[in-house]
Amino acid sequence: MMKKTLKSLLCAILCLALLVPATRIISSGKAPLSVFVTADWHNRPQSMLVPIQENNNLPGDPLYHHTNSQGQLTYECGAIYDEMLKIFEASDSQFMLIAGDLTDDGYLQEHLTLAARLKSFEQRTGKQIFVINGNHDIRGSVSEKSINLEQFKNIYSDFGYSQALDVDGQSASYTAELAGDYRLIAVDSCEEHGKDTGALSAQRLAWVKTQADRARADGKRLVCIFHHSLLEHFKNEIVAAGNLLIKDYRNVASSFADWGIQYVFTGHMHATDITSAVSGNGNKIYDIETSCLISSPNHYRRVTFTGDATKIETFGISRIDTGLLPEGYTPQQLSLIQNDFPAYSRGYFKAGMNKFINDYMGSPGSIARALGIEKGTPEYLALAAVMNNFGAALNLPLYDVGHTAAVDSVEEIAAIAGKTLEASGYRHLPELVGTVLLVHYGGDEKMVFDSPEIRLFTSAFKAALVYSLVNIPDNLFKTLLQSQGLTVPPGEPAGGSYTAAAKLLYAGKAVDYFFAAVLKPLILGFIEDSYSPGDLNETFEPYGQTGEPGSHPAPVNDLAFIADVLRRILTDFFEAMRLLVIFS
Ligand SMILES: [Ca+2]
Ligand SMILES: [Ca+2]
Repeated sequence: MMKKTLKSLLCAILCLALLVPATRIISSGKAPLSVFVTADWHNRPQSMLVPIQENNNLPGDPLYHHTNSQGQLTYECGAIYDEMLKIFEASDSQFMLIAGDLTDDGYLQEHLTLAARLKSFEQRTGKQIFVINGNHDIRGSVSEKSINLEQFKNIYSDFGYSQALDVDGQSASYTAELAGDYRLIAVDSCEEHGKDTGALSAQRLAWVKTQADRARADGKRLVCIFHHSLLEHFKNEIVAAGNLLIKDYRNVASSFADWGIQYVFTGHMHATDITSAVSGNGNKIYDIETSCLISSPNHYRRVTFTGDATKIETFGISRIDTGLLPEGYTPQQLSLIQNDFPAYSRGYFKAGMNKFINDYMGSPGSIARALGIEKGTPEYLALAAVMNNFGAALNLPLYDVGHTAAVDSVEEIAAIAGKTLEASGYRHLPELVGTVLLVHYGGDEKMVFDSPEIRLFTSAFKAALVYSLVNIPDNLFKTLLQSQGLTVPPGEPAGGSYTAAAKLLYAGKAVDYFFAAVLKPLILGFIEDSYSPGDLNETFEPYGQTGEPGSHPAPVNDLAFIADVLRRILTDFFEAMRLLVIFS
């Protein structure tokens, strides 16, 4: 009995001694908090994949035949998770946040295998992982293999829901304590489960505000995870890829900032970027976007909040254990993965872009919607013909490799349009597109417009566009102009003003104009880090202290900005269409 009491007493003293440093830190108002942040795990278990050697998504590619249109390393994902968790385990961080798209399709099997992996990690290490859903995770309404909201909350009970202070009944959102002064607010950014778009209903916004009020009353600072973009990550994103952003993003971001949510960690785009904005009331908010964990640049962040600063550090997965990979890799593939995993990941991503552009050919849906053209109409057929020609041209090799008489390279198409393609090591346009995308995805991008990649992209793109306009049938061309309310010259389309030579001339002019007015600003916004601050390793002000005295960035609730960009782009587009008619 005595022995047992002594033992208990010793244990208690030991426990107290261990607790002292932690207690001291927590009780000081400036307790540091270190968290790992990752996004877009897109889990798919190997049992759902065909054996790698049988996967021929990109025929003829010895290294990357098993790629997919997102460039996600699906066959390697388990080994990547293992490496990520090993790094997290070895760190002094207690928490990891995952900003949505835990799985690739929301399938029950994908969720169960990921949750089991995370659970065994937590049990072994005593560390805590918190998750939120992305657009890929809760899709029970569109696929019977996928799960619904209640299942999501049950499956991830150990990763937020069982620890939650409050769970929103209408969405997957919740709040949970981190440590010291910091509290997590995980916000479900999906407009509707089963759809890809992001939006917060009035009810969900009210829930966020209630949580923010409660945090303020409790003296807590909210750290937010959120899947969709809350702010633009490149100039004109709202026009070029507006569906990546939460609807009414300026007002939502402004409200979050005014409610005291200063740091929001997002994913969704698979790129690494940081953007900040200031609300009309002068409150600053950061949208810290992190790349997809399983596609290049395979980034993860370590974030340290102290009372004096918020420090962001960014790293890439640099190696994986090939012993964890499934059977069926060639020695060449294994050797590259072993010797230079980031290079393998980059190559796989570019191959994925090749597949994506091939798949995208002949699907004019989104452009038709933007122009108000209904599916199945003659106008739609005309647009489809342009896009089909365009896709076919983009898919040709850049240079005339076989030296045949046939026009079977972008180089030869360019020659017909009176343009030359400068020499390069690139074989085809998707490879070039992949390179440019990775510049943006990697963050702190500094590519200049007058670089070999952009010069080559510009001439190849222009040539392909001229080619696709010249080669659609005259009657379809006329229908397309009429559908946009443009004046069509009198007379029969065959011959006369619609000769191939005439078309070549005005298509060339129109494409030059279109490129300069519309595409150049979009490309520039994408290859330069268009919004400060920098994207990778930055130190920001702590909670509650906004901006440098004297600096006054534009308020985030300026809706006129969006209207202006839209107006400018539409005007330019129709001006280009008018030029087509004038030159006829
Ligand atoms: Ca930036
Ligand atoms: Ca950037």
